[in-house]
Amino acid sequence: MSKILVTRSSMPELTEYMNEIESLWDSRWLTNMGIKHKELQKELQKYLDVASVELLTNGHMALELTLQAMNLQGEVITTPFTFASTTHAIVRNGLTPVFCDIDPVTYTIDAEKIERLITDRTCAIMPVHVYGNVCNVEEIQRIAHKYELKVIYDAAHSFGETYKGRGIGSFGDASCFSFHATKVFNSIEGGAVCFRDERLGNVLYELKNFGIHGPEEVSAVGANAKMNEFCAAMGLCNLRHVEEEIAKRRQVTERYLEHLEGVEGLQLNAPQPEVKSNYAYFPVVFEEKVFGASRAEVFDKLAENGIGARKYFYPLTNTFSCFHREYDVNETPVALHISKRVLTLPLYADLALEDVDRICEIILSCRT
Ligand code: T4K
Repeated sequence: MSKILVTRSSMPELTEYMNEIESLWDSRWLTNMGIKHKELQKELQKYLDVASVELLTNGHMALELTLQAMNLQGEVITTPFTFASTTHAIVRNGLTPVFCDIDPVTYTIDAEKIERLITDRTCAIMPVHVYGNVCNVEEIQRIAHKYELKVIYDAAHSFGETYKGRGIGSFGDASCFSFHATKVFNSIEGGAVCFRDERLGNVLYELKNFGIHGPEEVSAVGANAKMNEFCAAMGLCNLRHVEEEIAKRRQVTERYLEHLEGVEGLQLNAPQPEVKSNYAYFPVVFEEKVFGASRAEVFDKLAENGIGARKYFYPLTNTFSCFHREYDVNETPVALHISKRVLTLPLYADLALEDVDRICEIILSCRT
């Protein structure tokens, strides 16, 4: 039986992609903000329902360059329950991450606990819409307004979502998306920043191109984070099918729920009111004593059967060895609890419903 991994890249028909890239053979314009780049930027601005979009090489550079563009100094309040990228973007900018605990239901930053972490060095909040679960954007905005803090959302998991009818990328000062191969929408590698402030957009545009301001002027120490034409072309193709892909993901999610909802000892992702979900991930938290099997036992059993569930997000970023025990993980006890128990199950548009049945059967058979 072939292996089932946690996800599988969405791709258009080969002919669709070939048609999309054909013109590049004539123009020989392969990167540096070409036609496909401009087209994707325009299409995404419409689809995401945001004021402005800047395209980048990946989601990480979106986070890193947004922080740089804001010229911040001091501390950034964030969550440790995320991919390495979020924390690394902060640290690589010379900023200090201050870890806030997470909400036990949505796994996003616990907005009620942010205010007590604010000091006179706090400059920004970087929350994560983890698994596509939307943060408490209203409370975060209230706090940001009160203390004059910037809000940069890590929206890597929330492509295509809306909250109260508004594109998710329209919240905060900026929202950073990832278009990595493993995401709901991919451009092979890719990312974007959504924002309202045109000045921020201008700085980002220069920072992604070495900080070049004009033919004879380099005004900032930028990077090379330009999306190339082949990635933009893949984005254009995948965008045409993304709604269909999300609908299929929904079917897969519903099939999981048929089997796992109500099973004692399993905590499933709770649907959020007023959120149009993208069904990005299917996290399950295993409470060993109630369920009758630990996360490790389920993980191993699935692996024995060729099924690659993943421990997103374990370990917490505030325990990474690169930070030399600088942070106290006991300050984020809920995040620690969840990270030790969570497994994200395979979820992608093409996952056969019979495979979901089999995965659930294996999980439930682990109970003693
Ligand atoms: N913020 C958050 C919250 C994020 O989750 C991420 C990325 C970022 C920021 C940064 O965005 P990017 O700079 O990456 O655009 C994967 C992804 O590489 C990463 O993008 C993602 N988060 C993270 C959650 O997952 P790994 O190390 O787990 O990837 P890997 O290679 O083990 O792939 C996972 C599965 O995906 C494989 O088992 C099979 C499938 N796959 C993978 C690749 C590379 C495919 O089907 N096709 C592929 O091309 O990090």
